[in-house]
Amino acid sequence: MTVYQATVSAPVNIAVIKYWGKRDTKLILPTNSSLSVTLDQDHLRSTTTSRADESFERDILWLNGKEDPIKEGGRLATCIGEMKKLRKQYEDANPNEPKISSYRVHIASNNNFPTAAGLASSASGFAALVSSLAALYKLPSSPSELSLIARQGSGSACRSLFGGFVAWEMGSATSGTDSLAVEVAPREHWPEMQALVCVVSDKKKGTSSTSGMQRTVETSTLLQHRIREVVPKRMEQMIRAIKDKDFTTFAEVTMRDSNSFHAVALDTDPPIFYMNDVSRAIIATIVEYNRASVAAGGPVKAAYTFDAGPNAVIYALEKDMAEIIRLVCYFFPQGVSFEDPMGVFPSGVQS
Ligand code: 2P0
Repeated sequence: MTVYQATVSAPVNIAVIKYWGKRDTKLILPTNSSLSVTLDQDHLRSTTTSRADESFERDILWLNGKEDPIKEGGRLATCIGEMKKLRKQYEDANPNEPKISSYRVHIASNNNFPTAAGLASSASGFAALVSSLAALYKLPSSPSELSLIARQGSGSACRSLFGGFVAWEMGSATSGTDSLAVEVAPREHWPEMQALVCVVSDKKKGTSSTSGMQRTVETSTLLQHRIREVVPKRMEQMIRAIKDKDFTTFAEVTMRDSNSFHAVALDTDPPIFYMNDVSRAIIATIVEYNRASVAAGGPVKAAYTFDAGPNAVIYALEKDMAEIIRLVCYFFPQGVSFEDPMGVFPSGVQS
């Protein structure tokens, strides 16, 4: 008996130009382009096994060992359905391939970090889901093609199909066919770039990204300024900074875009607060660290960024990371694991 099964893992990505807002909630088409760095490390990954079998009676997904219902018309059903469609096309083009597109699938996905704590679990989760089905189905699709499907699971997931530095181009088609992820630079381009993940809290966040960003689209006037005036310029600046390996510009744009995203969250009615006092103390620490370096004639050395939760990610070059870890551990003297609040561990962009 042939077993049709594949296991694939996908990493988390942390945006330096943030996605926040949809122009189409069903197809998950964003109101602005975004750009992220994929954290290529064992700490922050989703690993997914997919299996297709004639005997299965329904599609089932287990997330961290617990069944997650696949609602009709929902995101999971859409992604699984789109992948089955691609397999069907592949079978039609290759008549000798086994006809498994009509089989039900069983999918088991595990995160090795807290789910829904503002650490992009849906990004790695849907990227791993789509990648494992692509492997199961032996599809010849490119990462950008798969990103079109991962995007419909969770917007930020489309960026986790690539390693390194990745842009999600918002596109303009109403069908969504040009809203996809593209590689800006592979991780080997800038191997000195590292990310430090500071876990301020591993509790599930209060306002989900999906509902939060929709409220922002409906109520924030500041968002209109951000998507029209601010982000398009920043995308260009950031792509140039990455290509030129210009850390000062990379850091400045990263920090300003994190601030801009949290400003539009605050401009939402009712307001959304993702950062807490510890997050703000981390910002103050990094600002002072950079100020002191520049005042002494040195470079900008660190960039903070915060997603839809209080946890900080600090980007820095390898030469400065040991000093930054010492600084963070000095001012925030806590444990070094997810079991402790405020655990701190380094996460290399390169494995
Ligand atoms: C990002 N975030 O660019 C931004 C920054 C959070 C803050 O993408 O509704 O989980 O599933 O498309 O992708 C989080 O939003 O939202 C997110 P959906 P998603 O990484």
